[in-house]
Amino acid sequence: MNDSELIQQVTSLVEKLLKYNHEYYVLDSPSIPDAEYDRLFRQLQAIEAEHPALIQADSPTQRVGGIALDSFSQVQHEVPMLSLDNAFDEEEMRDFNRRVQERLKTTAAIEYGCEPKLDGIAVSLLYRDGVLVRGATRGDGSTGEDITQNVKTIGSIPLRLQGHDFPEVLEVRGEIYMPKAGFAKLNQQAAERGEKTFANPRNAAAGSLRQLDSKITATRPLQMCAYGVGHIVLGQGKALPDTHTGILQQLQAWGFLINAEMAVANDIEACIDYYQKLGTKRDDLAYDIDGIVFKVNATELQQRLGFVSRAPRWAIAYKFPAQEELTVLQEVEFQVGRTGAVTPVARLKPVFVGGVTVSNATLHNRDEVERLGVMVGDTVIIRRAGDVIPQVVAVVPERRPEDAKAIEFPSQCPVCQSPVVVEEGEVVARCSGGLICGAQRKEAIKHFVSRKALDVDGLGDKLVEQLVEQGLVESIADLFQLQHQQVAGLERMGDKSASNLLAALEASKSTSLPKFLFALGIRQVGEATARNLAQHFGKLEAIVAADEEALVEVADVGPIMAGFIRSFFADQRNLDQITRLCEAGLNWPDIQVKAQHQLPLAGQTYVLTGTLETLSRNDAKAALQELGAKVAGSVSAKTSVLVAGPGAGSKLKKAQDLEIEIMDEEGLQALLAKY
Ligand code: 5U1
Repeated sequence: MNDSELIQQVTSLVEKLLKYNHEYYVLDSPSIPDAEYDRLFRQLQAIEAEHPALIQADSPTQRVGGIALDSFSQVQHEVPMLSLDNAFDEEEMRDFNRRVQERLKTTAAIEYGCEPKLDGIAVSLLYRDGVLVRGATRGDGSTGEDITQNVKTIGSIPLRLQGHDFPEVLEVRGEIYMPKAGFAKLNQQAAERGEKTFANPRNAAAGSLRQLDSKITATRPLQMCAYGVGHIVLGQGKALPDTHTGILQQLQAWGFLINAEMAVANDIEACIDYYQKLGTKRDDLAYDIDGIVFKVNATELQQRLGFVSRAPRWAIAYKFPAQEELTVLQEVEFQVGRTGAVTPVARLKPVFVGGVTVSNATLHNRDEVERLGVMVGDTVIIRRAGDVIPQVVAVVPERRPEDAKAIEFPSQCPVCQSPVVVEEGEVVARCSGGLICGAQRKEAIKHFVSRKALDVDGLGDKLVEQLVEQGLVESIADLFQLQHQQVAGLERMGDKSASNLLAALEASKSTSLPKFLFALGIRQVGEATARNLAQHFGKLEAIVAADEEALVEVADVGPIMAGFIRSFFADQRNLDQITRLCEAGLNWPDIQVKAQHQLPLAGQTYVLTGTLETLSRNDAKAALQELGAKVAGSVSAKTSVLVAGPGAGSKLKKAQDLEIEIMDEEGLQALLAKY
């Protein structure tokens, strides 16, 4: 090949790879298989290795990270990177709108662009003639750090702009963030290697961008979402759209990822509405957000409004309640669970976080306590996102008091004084007392009667505790021997409540095999596994008799769980309980065993998104699985049906793009009713 042919080949490969990269990272819809991408990539790498002079600055091979730096050099922002004023309630939002109208001397409704405020790191990307030449952090707004090598490793950042009509110089601003799923995986890998984990996705994104060795950044699951432009030299005859949302769409056309939730609100009330709607979706989004940014949409009005000190007068961030707060760990207590797990629980100085007051948080186990390096008396960061249980995510070492105390793990069960043991290969410490231990008994009974198990109406945790403490119930089978007089005599009970409870116990006797299996509380056997076991074996007797080899045939059951199931049914005390329960009248129909491929939805993959009103996500998932469907978390070409409730977002859009069947909740109910 002569030189000009070689150059042509490199140019063509670079162009193809940039296009495929954009399809993969930004549009989320690759047009070629990964293997084909890899093949072209290696072809380009091979040519570049032999002819380094042909390496283009925007070659996709440059994304893998370059030579490690000694330090980051400084960058002067041509146009300062501003911050945003905040609003915390509706009144502050309306005040903001009033100020905008007053400055513009108008009473007409103002149109706003709305977009989530991503919890990441603000960056500036500079393109000259469409090629990325510099990436920088915000720094103090005037001076940032040059992180060009690092930003080049991020797949959703175009190394070269798409199309031709872009400005001569274009500075794009946006947020680099780590999606929740990538963060969870990164932390899990770090924990498995015994390395320090990150407290939250934002810290992980910041830590990843601060790497002097861009090869490390290249391994981190980072994304970039564009939210505006800074310095710009348009060039002859070129113009930008005249609205903020129009500019974002133009940036999208040039190859940037913009937020899929972006919308236009006709007035301030529509902004408040948008904030509330997105608030309900906040926990379902694939990334952390800490508020919504509203920007006066017309750029001409933005110019008339101008800036105050460090923030524009035409934009505001309406913040959501914080999901992280500081508080003090006052004490650690040890709770004994159903399976005897002895869990350290942090008693905290009450703190308002994620919309509720939190005074307890689990510390999980000894490894977690060591990983956090936490002591009694420490100031800690508590995180609570949506329904998620509050977590201690980090310690603030500077605030450690002199009298901070190490957390001592008990060698004896705090409830029954049996020895606490740690089984080989496990991190969890367990009370060895089994059913001798009152705590384990209580928890086993609570689990047995809980909603997803036997669902005994009116038998809550407090009542179970009373029944065990009064010695009326020692095991699950004892529940069905309770007498009216015994129950009526308990605190806050009476004749009526006692009758109701006995009637609920009677009603719970007619159950299903999956629910009964789940209710037994076999280690690691959750609802889905219980269902799979029932489906596979059809009868309880068959499960009791199954050896480990037969058990691992069941979907979801691995050798460890098979061992737990075996040892549960090998224990005569458990078999006695089952016999007593059956003698008391517990009953369920056997299940017609069907081979997986005979189930009506076999081979189909469903995805659930949005809010379902008549049944929970878990129940919908379980019902679909029972019919043989696989239920996946994300939409892909392999998805058969997307079940979309109100508030569905990017998954719905993707399913529409891929022309996947979309079903609403009514359709799902009709489908379930059919079988
Ligand atoms: N989504 C979004 N985040 N964010 C942050 N837009 C946005 N705009 C910003 C900032 C600091 O600033 C401009 C309004 C100047």
